[in-house]
Amino acid sequence: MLSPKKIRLVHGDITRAEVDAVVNAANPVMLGGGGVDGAIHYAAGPRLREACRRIAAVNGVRCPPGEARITPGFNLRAKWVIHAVGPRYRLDPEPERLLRSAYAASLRLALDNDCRTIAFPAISCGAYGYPVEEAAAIALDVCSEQQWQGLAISFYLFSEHMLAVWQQALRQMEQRQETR
Ligand code: AR6
Repeated sequence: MLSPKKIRLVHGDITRAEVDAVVNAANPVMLGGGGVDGAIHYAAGPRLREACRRIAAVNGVRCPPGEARITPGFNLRAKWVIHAVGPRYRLDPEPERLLRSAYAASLRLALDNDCRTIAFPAISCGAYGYPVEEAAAIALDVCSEQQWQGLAISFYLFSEHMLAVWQQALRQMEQRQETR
């Protein structure tokens, strides 16, 4: 287990993150959308959509739920955007497995592309409706695995409420580790 203290929680807009890779909460078509996806596409500029369009698609799907794809960051400070697709809660089967897998696939891509720093939004916690307390615990659990110790991981939480939920989940994880 990685020390949870290495995970940073930030209240703010992920498009302003100064990291090697910013993770986008994308949809399977990967050509933009609302929420954090819309904000990242707006901030990165139109070349991001063109780069996404060039990613191989099967029946219009560029990235199935639980997977991730990487493009340059263009006008962002971040060198890369990692587009991760989380589950639609109550619509996709096995939402926990898919959420874990979306985080793990993003971290794997970051390491494979020599990133040292990565910023995540709360994947699936907006339009996709994942219960936020559960999502926070899952996100922090995946990110604290030993295999990602080469990465400095931040979460950008957009509201005071989301920040408080993540802080609470981090405290609970620290307490569990102390009592082991
Ligand atoms: N920085 C950080 N977090 C943000 C930002 C921002 N600039 N903007 C919103 N959030 P969502 P999802 C938060 O809906 O649930 C899109 O249309 C937001 O408050 O962006 O995975 C895609 O195209 C929430 O806590 O992502 C997909 O169709 C969190 O980011 C679908 O929505 C995630 O909310 C994906 O849904």
